[in-house]
Amino acid sequence: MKTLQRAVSLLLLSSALLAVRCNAVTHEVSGVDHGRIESPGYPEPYENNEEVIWTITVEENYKIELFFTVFDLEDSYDEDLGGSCVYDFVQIDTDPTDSATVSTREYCGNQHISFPGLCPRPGQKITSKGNVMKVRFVTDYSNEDPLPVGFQGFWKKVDRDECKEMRAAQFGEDWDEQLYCNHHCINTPGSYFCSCRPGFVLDETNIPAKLFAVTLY
Ligand SMILES: [Ca+2]
Ligand SMILES: [Ca+2]
Repeated sequence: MKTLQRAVSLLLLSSALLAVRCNAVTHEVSGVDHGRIESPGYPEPYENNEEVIWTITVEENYKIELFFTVFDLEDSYDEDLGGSCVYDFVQIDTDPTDSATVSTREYCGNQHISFPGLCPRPGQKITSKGNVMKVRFVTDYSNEDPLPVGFQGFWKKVDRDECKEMRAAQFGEDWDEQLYCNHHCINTPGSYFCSCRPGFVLDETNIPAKLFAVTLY
């Protein structure tokens, strides 16, 4: 069991993790509409002491949608070490440009172990808040047989539905009527526009562009 190894390996683990931090492999992905991310060596089992980071950036006003076709990591639940995803994990930051808000979540394990809820559900889509998503894969110092094979995921650029966001903000603290469509909001790929009910026109004196208020004729 991993528990037995842990007692003699904590010091090694600490030093190994430090080493991993220093040797992280980073991928900056931009200028494309879709892509694939995989654990190193996939479909062969992944190695110990790895850290790989993908930072995916798409055009402004779009989001990133990611889903996994394969997700098979070591069973990483250990109550003594703090609970879930403490050995090997995929950490996804859906809003890395906002450091003030917690937007990361760790995924680990697989569908066949005792804590399947820690890994992505089949078909589950993970969507960024803005146009950047960060995916970080970290492994610890060991694995047990049968060796987990890792993960394969696909991502694509998807339109940001500003109208839906406005409707949500309308009921929250973020609502500012000067910044949103007063009447009708029409979502378009990569943008959106406001339109008026009969008898009203767009008031272009309000900036920023496209966020016009609406006034009577
Ligand atoms: Ca491991
Ligand atoms: Ca849009």
